[in-house]
Amino acid sequence: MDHGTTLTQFIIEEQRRIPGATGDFTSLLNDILTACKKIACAVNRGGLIGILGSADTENVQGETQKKLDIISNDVMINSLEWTGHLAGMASEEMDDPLSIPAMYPKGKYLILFDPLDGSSSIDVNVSVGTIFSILRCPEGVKEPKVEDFLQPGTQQVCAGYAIYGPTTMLVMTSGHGVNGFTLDRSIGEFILTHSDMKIPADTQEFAINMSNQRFWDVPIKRYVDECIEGKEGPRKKDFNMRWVASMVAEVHRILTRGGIFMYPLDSKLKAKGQTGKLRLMYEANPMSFIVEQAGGASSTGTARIMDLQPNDLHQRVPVVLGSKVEVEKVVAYHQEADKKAVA
Ligand code: P6P
Repeated sequence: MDHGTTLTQFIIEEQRRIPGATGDFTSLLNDILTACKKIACAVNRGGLIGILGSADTENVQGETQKKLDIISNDVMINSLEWTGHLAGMASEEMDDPLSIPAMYPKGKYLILFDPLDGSSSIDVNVSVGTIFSILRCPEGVKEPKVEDFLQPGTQQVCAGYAIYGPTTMLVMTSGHGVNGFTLDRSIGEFILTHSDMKIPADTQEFAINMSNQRFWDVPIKRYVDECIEGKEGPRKKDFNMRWVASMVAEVHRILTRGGIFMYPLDSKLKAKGQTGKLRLMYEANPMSFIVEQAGGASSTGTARIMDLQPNDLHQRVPVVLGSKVEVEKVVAYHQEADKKAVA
């Protein structure tokens, strides 16, 4: 019985098209898949084995960690540190990068990850996910420091996410388009089910946390108001709204049927001295790589996210990503507002 193309087969066939590929990257990706399968298993068993709820600890973000945040982080570390393909790891759940223990060989890649994004919703059974970004370790660096991780998103070798929902999927890009794979639990393999995913340039669906409306800057207010005005307004079409409070779920919906996702910098975040809500290195950059490779766009509102030069491992940025025409409209509204402010 033909189960279809496995992710492993897909990666190896992609590797064959890359001159000089050694197979290290393929092997690393396979280890990441294994980690995601283990996390999927833990997430799916949740309440059955008493691992829902808070761990009563805080992460570097000052956020209360869920038990599954810690479990997922440990799974990523234990599945990857021994492989010999990594020079270092960084995680939303760890203040500093993790060095590869001396007993293991070091490799040429760096991985950054959010082990369980959207975990604030895990107790109410909403789709959550693991987001990862792979960079090359700078030549000759054996013990990578924070600055070795602080590379612009354009330097990513690969980006992907696993989404633990009604089905477990893995969606990834290594710069040659975006492909989605669904976990076939009967054989324990991710099977190619969504080839060459593309985001429609136009959309009628926006995603934003409307409870922050009173804190938004003018360009975001203008864009959302026009969506809400619908046919009677300047957009001359009605819009729908979604908000899952799980970035992986939002991005997956946009990859599947289009849309725009916005988490802008607003006066509430500014008052807390924040530069945004979402983290650049292991949320915005990997998701931006995927979205751009699927024909979409990803901006802070004033700059392409993947062009940003990071200055901190846990740096936060405003995010406007999805259908290209809509992202460009939001960017245009920022430019108009800036011109008015200068005039
Ligand atoms: P809010 C989840 O905690 C997250 O980092 C993203 O996955 C999600 O889009 C956002 O925060 C949700 O934020 O304000 O709705 O809690």
